[in-house]
Amino acid sequence: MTIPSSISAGRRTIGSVALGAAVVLVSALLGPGVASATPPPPEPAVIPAPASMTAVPGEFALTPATRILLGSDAPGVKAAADALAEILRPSTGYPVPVAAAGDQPATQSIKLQIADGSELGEEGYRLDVSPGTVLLRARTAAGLFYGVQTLRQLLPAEVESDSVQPGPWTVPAVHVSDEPRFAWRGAMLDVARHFFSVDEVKRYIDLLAMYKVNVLHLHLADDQGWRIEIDGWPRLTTYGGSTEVGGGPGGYYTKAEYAELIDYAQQNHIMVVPEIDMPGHTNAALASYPELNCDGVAPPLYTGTRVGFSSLCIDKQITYEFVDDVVRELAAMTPGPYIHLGGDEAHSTPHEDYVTFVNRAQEIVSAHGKQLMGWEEITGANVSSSSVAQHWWDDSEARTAVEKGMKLVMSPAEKTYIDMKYDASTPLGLSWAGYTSVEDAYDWDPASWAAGVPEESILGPEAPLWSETLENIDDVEFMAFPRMPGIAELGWSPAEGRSWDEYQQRLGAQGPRWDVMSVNYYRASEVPWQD
Ligand code: TNX
Repeated sequence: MTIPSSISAGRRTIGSVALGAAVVLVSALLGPGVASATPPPPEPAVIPAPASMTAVPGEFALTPATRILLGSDAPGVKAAADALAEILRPSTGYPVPVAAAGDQPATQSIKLQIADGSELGEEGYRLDVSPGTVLLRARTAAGLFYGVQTLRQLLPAEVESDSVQPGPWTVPAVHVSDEPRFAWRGAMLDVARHFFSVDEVKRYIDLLAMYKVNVLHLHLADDQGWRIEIDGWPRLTTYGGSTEVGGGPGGYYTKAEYAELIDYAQQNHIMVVPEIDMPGHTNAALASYPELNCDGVAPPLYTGTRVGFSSLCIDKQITYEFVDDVVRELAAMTPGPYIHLGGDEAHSTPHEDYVTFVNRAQEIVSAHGKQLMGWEEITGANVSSSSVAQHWWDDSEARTAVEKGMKLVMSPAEKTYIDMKYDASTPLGLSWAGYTSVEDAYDWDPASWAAGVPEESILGPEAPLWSETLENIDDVEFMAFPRMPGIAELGWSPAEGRSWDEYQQRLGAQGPRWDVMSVNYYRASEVPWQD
């Protein structure tokens, strides 16, 4: 696919007026049947690729008079309109009022509507951009929000600026009909190995939301740190959260801060899935409370990067009181249905003990009204079909999940572990699963990745970002961009017709947008970046 020259803001109006005039002229001379032979305009570059997008001649131009009209007072319409206005106002400098549609004329307006119609899908939307108006329809607030993200990418990159830019602010005329392939389009952030502040996580949420990601899995506890306040066990955070890999000061979220994060994610239609990794990866908890250790002796805090050396004490009653308290408090903070209890790499827990522990953990999670989620190793226990397995390495464990009737989230390390280096020269990241180029991360399909794991068992893909080597949000951005949008596309867009050759063009078109947003992305030489 070629990138339309009309994307370059300066030439846009002239280009398309000329094209519009040519269509009128040709139709007048030859009649409508012949005029339709005029090649259609190229499709604009949107990630994730919409299920269907047809470019048509013409464009919509934002002006100081542009308004956003609310088709109804249905819940979510105003929120989506406000989200759009907040994108448009700073860069255009236009007032962009949001008002009830009532009997107002539709010209010069962007109208948002909740519409019936199962063809729109639960999260789908229709976006019709024509010279006088933009009409966005969806069945749900989420659908409208996703339509806003598409409209945003149809505008010039400078729309992302937080200061007034010259424009012009044109949107190519298109008809988009879109809905996601998978219900789960996830990203995971490890805030345990290094701690990331509320503002840093919000920034990641902002960037994820642009690509229609709808799950943020937070890895909240590991050997190196415990990051979420639990009232009954205060030392988990005051002591267990006091450091991180490398010995830095660490940190943790108070309940109020965590609630703020959940709320922010919800505004961006992102569900937070909290993970407390157990029974391994628990040194921070074991260091905080000696009674959780079989020998009653607390180990020192740990700031290295080894895995697999710690375990909760499976035979002690207090272990299950601890798990119950943690899960109860976590469940109370979690609007979504899932509590992720890790379960990976429990190399210091004998297998029989591991099974005993996961069985009991599952009972505790369901007693608090939630579903257990865990890394695929949990399939070795008596897990129920309502628990969710996260595939990362072992295809046979993924198949066991299918045999048990469980659903899976697909995070194969070789493809989705975006903490892997791009290549040997990448200054950050690990390489145990190999190097993962931008193409590698894109060039696979969740439904055909593991033999015996069919599409109907798959909730969707998720890209974990482990943070052993990542100290701040700049590091996170460097590893996630440009690979994360590719995983988001695998989660959202239809598989038919997918090709790296085509995708790399659309990816290259994101560069100017990330420049405006000061995203610290890796300018991989395999991508044809636009300036
Ligand atoms: C494996 S995969 C881990 C993490 C590490 C990561 C580093 C999995 C479930 N566990 O503990 O942080 O590799 O890439």
